[in-house]
Amino acid sequence: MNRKTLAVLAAIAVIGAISNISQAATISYSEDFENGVGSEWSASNTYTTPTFTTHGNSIGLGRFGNQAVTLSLNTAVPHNEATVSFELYINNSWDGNVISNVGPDHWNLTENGETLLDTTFSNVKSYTQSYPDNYSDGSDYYYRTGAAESNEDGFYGNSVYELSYTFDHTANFLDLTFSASHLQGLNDESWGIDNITVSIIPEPTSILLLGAALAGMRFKRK
Ligand SMILES: [Ca+2]
Ligand SMILES: [Ca+2]
Ligand SMILES: [Ca+2]
Repeated sequence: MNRKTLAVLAAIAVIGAISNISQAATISYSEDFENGVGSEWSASNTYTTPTFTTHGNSIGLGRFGNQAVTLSLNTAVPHNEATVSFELYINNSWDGNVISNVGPDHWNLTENGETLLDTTFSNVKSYTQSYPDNYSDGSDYYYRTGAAESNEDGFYGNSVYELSYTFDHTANFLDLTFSASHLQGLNDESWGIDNITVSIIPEPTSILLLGAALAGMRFKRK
C-alpha cells in the first residue's frame, strides 16, 4: 500500500526546531476531497455532503454504510503524539442506542488498532445516543448531542460533528480506521467525512540533548 509521506518537510521541521526552540514546526496532512482521493485512502468514492449553514454541501469521502475505511500515513519522524481532526457526517435515520432490529447504530475510529471512539449516533428524536461518550460507558444522551450542526433534510435529517483526538504516537506509520456497524441500507443511514487534518510535532532532538546535558550537570552538582 502506498503511504503518503509526511516526511517531506522533516528537514525543514528539524531546522525550525533548532532555530526556534519555543516553536517546533508541525507536520500536517490535510484533505478536503475536492480534487479526488489519494492512494493513502482504502476507499475512493466521494459524495456531496448534506447542506448546513456553515458545513457541508461539499465533496466528502463517502457515503459509507457498514464499511471500514483506512487512512495510511508515513510518520517516520521522531515524535510522541499525533492529532486527527475532521468532520463526520451522520446522514439520515441513525437510531442511536435503541436495541432492536434497527439499532444500536455504531461508529468507530481506531489508530493502529487502538480505539479512539466507539459510539452511537441518533438523528431520531425518540432515540438516545452514546456520543460524546463511548457506547461501553452506558450513557444515554439526547439525539444529536454535541453536533456542530443539524438539519431536517431528507429521511430524518442529517448532522455533522467536529471530531478531534490527540493521542500518544511514536510509530513510523499511522493507520486511522473509520467504520460503522449495525447500520441499515445506505439510503436509510450512512456516514461520510471531510476536511481531515492529521498533525505530528517532530521531537526537537537537539533540545532533548541540551536538556539531558543540563539535567546531568544538575545531577553531578548534588
Ligand atoms: Ca470537501
Ligand atoms: Ca434507521
Ligand atoms: Ca439503524
